Order: sequence, then structure tokens, then C-alpha cells
Amino acid sequence: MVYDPGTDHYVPITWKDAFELFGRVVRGLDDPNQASYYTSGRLGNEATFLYQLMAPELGTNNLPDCSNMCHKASGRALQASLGTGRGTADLKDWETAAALFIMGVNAASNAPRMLTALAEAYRRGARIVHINPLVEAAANRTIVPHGFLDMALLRGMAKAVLEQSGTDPKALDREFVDRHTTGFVEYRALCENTSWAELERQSGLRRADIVKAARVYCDVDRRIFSWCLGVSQHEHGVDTAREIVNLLLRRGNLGREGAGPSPRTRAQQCPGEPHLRHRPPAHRRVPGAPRRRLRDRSAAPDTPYTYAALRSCELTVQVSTKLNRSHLVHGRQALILPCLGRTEKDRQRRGLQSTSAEDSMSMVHLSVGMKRPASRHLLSEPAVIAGLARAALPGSATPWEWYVEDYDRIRNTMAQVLVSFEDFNRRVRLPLGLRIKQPARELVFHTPTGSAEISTAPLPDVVPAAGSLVLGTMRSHDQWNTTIYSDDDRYRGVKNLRTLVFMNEDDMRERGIAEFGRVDITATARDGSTRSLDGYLAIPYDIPRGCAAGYMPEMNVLSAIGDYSTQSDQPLMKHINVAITAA
Ligand SMILES: Nc1nc2c(c(=O)[nH]1)N[C@H]1C(S)=C(S)[C@@H](COP(=O)(O)OP(=O)(O)OC[C@H]3O[C@@H](n4cnc5c(=O)[nH]c(N)nc54)[C@H](O)[C@@H]3O)O[C@H]1N2
Ligand SMILES: Nc1nc2c(c(=O)[nH]1)N[C@H]1C(S)=C(S)[C@@H](COP(=O)(O)OP(=O)(O)OC[C@H]3O[C@@H](n4cnc5c(=O)[nH]c(N)nc54)[C@H](O)[C@@H]3O)O[C@H]1N2
Ligand SMILES: [Mo]
Repeated sequence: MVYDPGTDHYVPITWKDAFELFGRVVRGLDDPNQASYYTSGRLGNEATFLYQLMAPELGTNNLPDCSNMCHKASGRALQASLGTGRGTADLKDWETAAALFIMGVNAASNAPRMLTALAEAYRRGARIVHINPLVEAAANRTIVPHGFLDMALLRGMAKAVLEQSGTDPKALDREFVDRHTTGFVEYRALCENTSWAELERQSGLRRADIVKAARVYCDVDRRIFSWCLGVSQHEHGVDTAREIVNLLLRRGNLGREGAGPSPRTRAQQCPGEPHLRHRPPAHRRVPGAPRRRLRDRSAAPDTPYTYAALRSCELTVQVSTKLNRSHLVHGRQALILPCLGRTEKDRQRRGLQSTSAEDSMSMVHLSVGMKRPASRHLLSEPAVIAGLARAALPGSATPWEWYVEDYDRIRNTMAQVLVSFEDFNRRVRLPLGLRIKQPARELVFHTPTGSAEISTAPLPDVVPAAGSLVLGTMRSHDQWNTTIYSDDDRYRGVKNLRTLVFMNEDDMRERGIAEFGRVDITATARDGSTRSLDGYLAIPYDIPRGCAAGYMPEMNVLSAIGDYSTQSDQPLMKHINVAITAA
């Protein structure tokens, strides 16, 4: 479909004309960096790889992936600490861990597979500790810090474990620490020098509770820490994830079964930069340059800013499996290019095609769509990309059309250039799939020192000013990111309502807000600018004082474009400073 400014409607267009429109605009750019290609973790590896071929060939490295809003902090932390971009624990480890620490994940709604593993762990007697400001369904025993600084809790646990190591030899694996890590002595001094009073203030927990968590850690010998957005979408997300690794390292929870860091990812399907053997062009971005988008942007922060930026584009192109609201927010020219979904049959010249995807345990699997395509006009995503690429690069030496005939050919090229994808076509067809290499698991650390590096970040002061609340934005049960299936949030007991804010009852009383009363929410950004949402309903909830929570993507209007973590570049979606008043 192409946007028709005359009628303000989308109207049909042939694939040929659509590709030509894209090619014409891209070839006419003053600078290839005026275009940006934004992809999703929902794409198959093959399509993702073709984008990775196309964008650099067009002369730009503006190829972000949506996982930059989930786990950039975790990736950077693990890279700095362990020399790897991903977690080390796999499914087998989850099956044998004796203690599982789950931080900042709504497992019941967002991680069904993790939930199954937790239920199974619970049955075999493993200890499970949830660390979350909201008490949710998956958590029957939750440690409830306020959502300001989990790092303080982790450091408190490290301090308690240290204090215990005087009497309990199990609290520290000195041999592992000496052989495989650097920075332990400095870190120990840092823990000793941080007072319990400060740790309690920053974490919102009492010392006794922190010690209790530390005892669970000490009591068993195989520990996994898993975390998600409650840790990563904060200013200090990198430091916090590194603090998790610090805690794991002191007892050698690495390179052995049943232990290790395990960030919960959105079934990460993109092989990602760290694996690339060839070098894409150096990253440059032209300030204020128009961007071309390839997918939904209502998940991006600062909705009005993002929309204005999109509307200023000369062309927006969205490759989509279904319609979504952001198709209505587009450039002066706009295309919606519908592609086959993963469950649909993808028949190409050399037969039925399969695509591969990575699960959250670093295993890559192949799948074949079995459903009849929704329309005979649909192209597969690789075919769409090939069409776009050919139109923009008529003389390209890349055999775009040849790749589309048989995706094994794409995988053969991936095998040549992606680390750990050697012999991809054969290995991906093994019963368990292809395992992505994880050197840190073998205690090989690609860090500057060659050891696992224990971090020594200062503990920042993040307690909000009096009267101010910290708002975290999150998903409801019946939603997949920007797709809302219903307005219910089953495990938080909400029916038919999304324009709400969860608050502590005392915070509500102090502000004269009635139960289910209407409120106005005003966020203040770092630059002092304000953004607001009016007429939301206040819901009393089991959440610490000073904290509030509500749903994305609606609340993205409160999130200022400039408020991102300097450590991870992630928007601060779990830490928006707000004032909430009765409407
Ligand atoms: N059904 C469903 N599944 C999904 C998704 C979906 O939209 N729907 N999205 C997928 C994607 S892309 C991702 S990235 C993941 C996201 O999975 P989650 O990380 O579970 O996503 P959120 O809904 O943002 O929930 C954040 C959780 O962190 C907690 N939290 C908030 N602030 C803090 C804090 O400061 N400290 C701690 N310890 N906890 C905090 C919240 O209470 C909540 O439990 O889920 C994936 N799975
Ligand atoms: N305030 C706030 N904002 C957030 C977050 C938060 O916690 N709070 N979380 C952030 C996070 S972690 C994430 S991951 C983002 C998610 O933000 P997005 O990734 O933008 O959201 P999705 O709804 O997952 O978008 C997926 C889109 O891809 C389409 N699609 C599905 N399969 C395919 C395919 O095979 N090919 C193509 N081309 N399209 C396909 C779907 O129809 C849908 O429109 O949101 C971020 N935004
Ligand atoms: Mo995500």
C-alpha cells in the first residue's frame, strides 16, 4: 500500500512500483546516513542478516534493533565483566540450579518458559527469590525493594556474604576468585566501606531482609541470577548487571552446571553485532537527519517527538505482518509492505523455505510455516528486502534474487561471516538446534585482562526528591509490546482498563487521591521540561512508597527523548520522575 496525500488514505500499489519508489528516494539522498533501518527481534535470522547486508552496502550503519531497548545494559555489562554479550546459563543449568534469583521480570506474563522452569525448580526444592517492587503472580516470596536502585540490594548481599565469610568458608571461593577474576580486593573494600544505613536507604529494604537473601545465596552451591527490564531500563543498568556478576563470581558460579548469569531476553533472534566477523562501516549519524523507519515506533520514548520526527521524513517504509497504529504516523511518502509471518508457508523457487530463530537459551532452531498465506499478494520478508535492495542498488554484486530462491544459501553465507555459525545449515537441523558459542562458560574471558573483571562502581544516590515519585512503565498480561490483545491484566487483578497508575496507598492518601480516583501525571525530564497525562485512574497496589507503575506504550508520552542512560543508551523506562495529583 502507498500513502495517497490527495485522499489521505493508503491505496494499493504493485510491488514493482513500491520497490522503485524506495530505490528512487534512497538513491537521491545527499548522505546514506540520512536513512535508518530499524529492525525487530521478531524477524527470522535470515531476514535480519539480509538487512545487515543491505544497510552497509547502502553506505550506512544506521541499523538498530529493538533489543537496544531491552538488553543493551545487560549486553554491555556482560561484555565488560566476562567478555561476552550474552548470559552463560542454559536450559540444563536452569534445570539443576539450587537457587534462582529473579530480578525485575514479570515472569507470569512475559516469560512463560521461565515460569515453567521456575515451577519445576520449586517442585524439586530449589530456592527461588523474586526481587521486584510489585508483588506479581509468579512470586510467592518476593523481596520488595523500591524501584530506585537494585544495585544497593546486590551490594548489600555482597556485604552480608563477606561478613559471613569470616565464619562460613562456603561464602567465598577464594581459589576461583584468584584464578579467574580481577578486582576482588577493591570490591571487598568497597562493600566494607558502604554502610548498612546507606544500603538500606538506597534499596528500600531492611538489613535483615538483605541478609536473608544473602543466606539463600550462601546455603546452596549452584546459583542463577536472571533479570530483565526492571534492571536494564535504569540509568545504572550496566552497573547493576555487573553487580549481579560480581556476586556470582565470588562463589565461582560460572563454567559449571546449574549456575551463571541469565538475562531474560526477548527470545533474541538477531545474531547481533558482537558476532560479526566482517566490519560494518563506522557508525555515523547526521544530527537531525530524517530517518526512514521499517517498523512500529509507538514503543519509542517521547511519543510526540518521535511522531514529529517520522512525519518530517521524506519516505517511511514499514515491512509488517499486520496493520498497527503507527502505520498512521508516516512520512510525506509512505509504504506499507506486507510480508509473510513465520507461521505461513513460504514457497520459493527451490521449494518450501524455513527460517531460523534463537531462543532465550542461545539455541538456534529452524522452523517451517504450515499455514496458507493470508493473501496471495504477500512476499516473504527476504523477498521484500531483496526487492528493496535491488531497487536501491541496481548494480549490486550481492546475489539478492539468488538468496531468495533458497534460504540455505543465506545460511551458508552467515556460516562464513558469523562467529559460531560455522556449518550452520547442518547444525541448525540437529535435534536440539545450533548452540551459540559461549567462551565465558569455558572460563575464557575476552576482556582486556583475560580475567573476569569484578566491577567497582560507586553507589549512586537515586532516592527521589520529596513529593516526587518514580514511575516504571511495563506490559500488561494481555499485550505483546505494541499489540494490545485486551484491556485486562489478569495477574494484577485488572479488568478492562489501561489508563491507570498503580500506587502505594499511603502515597495516595498523602495526595488526597481516592481509590480509583482520577489523577494527572506530570513527568519532569532532566532538562526540566515537563510532559503529562491526564485523567488516569489511581489503583492502590502492593508497591513500595515512592514508586508508581503503569503501562507502555501509552505512557511513553511521559518519557523524554533526552532521558536515556549514559551507561547503556537505553531510555529510562523504569525510572521516570513524576508528580501525581488528583485530577
Ligand atoms: N506476553 C508478553 N511477553 C513478552 C513481551 C510482551 O509484551 N508480552 N515482551 C517481550 C519483551 S520485548 C521483553 S524485553 C520482555 C520484558 O519482560 P519484563 O522485564 O518482565 O517486562 P515489563 O513488563 O516491563 O516488566 C518489568 C518488571 O520489572 C519490575 N520492575 C520495575 N522496576 C523495577 C526495579 O527497579 N527493580 C526491580 N527489581 N524490578 C522492577 C516490574 O514490576 C515488572 O515485574 O518480555 C518479553 N515477553
Ligand atoms: N515505556 C516503555 N517503552 C518501551 C518498553 C518499556 O518497558 N516501557 N519496552 C521496550 C522494549 S523492551 C521493546 S523490545 C520495544 C518493543 O517495541 P517494538 O519492537 O516496536 O514492538 P512490537 O509490538 O514487538 O513490534 C513488533 C512489530 O513487528 C511486527 N512483526 C511481527 N513479526 C514480524 C516479522 O516477521 N517481520 C516484520 N517485518 N514484522 C513483524 C508486528 O506486527 C509488530 O507491529 O518497546 C520498548 N518500549
Ligand atoms: Mo524487549
